[in-house]
Amino acid sequence: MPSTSSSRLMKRGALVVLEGVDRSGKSTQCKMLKDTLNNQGHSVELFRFPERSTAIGKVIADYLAKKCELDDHAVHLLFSANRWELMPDLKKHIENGTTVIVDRYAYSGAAFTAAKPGFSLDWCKQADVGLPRPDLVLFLTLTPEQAARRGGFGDERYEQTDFQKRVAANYSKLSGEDNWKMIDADKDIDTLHTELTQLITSTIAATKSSGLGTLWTPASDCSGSPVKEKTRLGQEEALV
Ligand code: FDM
Ligand code: MG
Repeated sequence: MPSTSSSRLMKRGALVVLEGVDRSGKSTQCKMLKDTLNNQGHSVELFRFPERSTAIGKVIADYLAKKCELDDHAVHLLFSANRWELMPDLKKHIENGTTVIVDRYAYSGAAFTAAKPGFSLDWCKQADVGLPRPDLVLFLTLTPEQAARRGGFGDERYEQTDFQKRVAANYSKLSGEDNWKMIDADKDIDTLHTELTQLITSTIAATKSSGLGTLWTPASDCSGSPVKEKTRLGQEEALV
């Protein structure tokens, strides 16, 4: 059936997240992906977390730069609040048919805080339950040796080998979700870029007529379909 202008209006953008260890090339790839996909005629916006420009983001930036100390629980919740505060804007783009590519998301939130003593991955996931669920998580992998060849750590908090090893172990516990694709990032920038572009264009085509899921709620973990909840009036309502 030929597509009508109203059915074209219904098509949403995809939500794609890039995650990975430090120096895996996430930020470089995000910028290249926006340019390439724009040139192919796709509307694309980039988000990154932490988003350091907001009031919450500025506190996080000071914490990462070691300009202030915060309780580990409190800073975990600030990272999560920083995602929630950007969600109305992010969702609007997706509803309007724009694909959103995100540099780090709730997976970083869980993997980094759970690398601290006394934090379980399960507790760390709770603050982000109900966020939009990415259609695709591209996890860029590098061994510690390959990462070391790309240069040393900077001075920010968390940029230490032992801590990063615990983060990597947490990521591997999260990687079983069916929206994850593990990508070997130990290759030249352009080859990696071509691989990521193809995965994203297939995802855009596959998801444009389906609903956006919700993160870490039981039904959406397996199927990716929107979770339905009974409202107070007993009607089913999609949480999108
Ligand atoms: N980080 C990032 C967290 O600890 N929790 C989060 O929720 C997010 C999104 O912040 F060390 C950590 C990961 C990293 C640091 O990230 C800053 P960038 O990508 O290097 O700016
Ligand atoms: Mg960094």
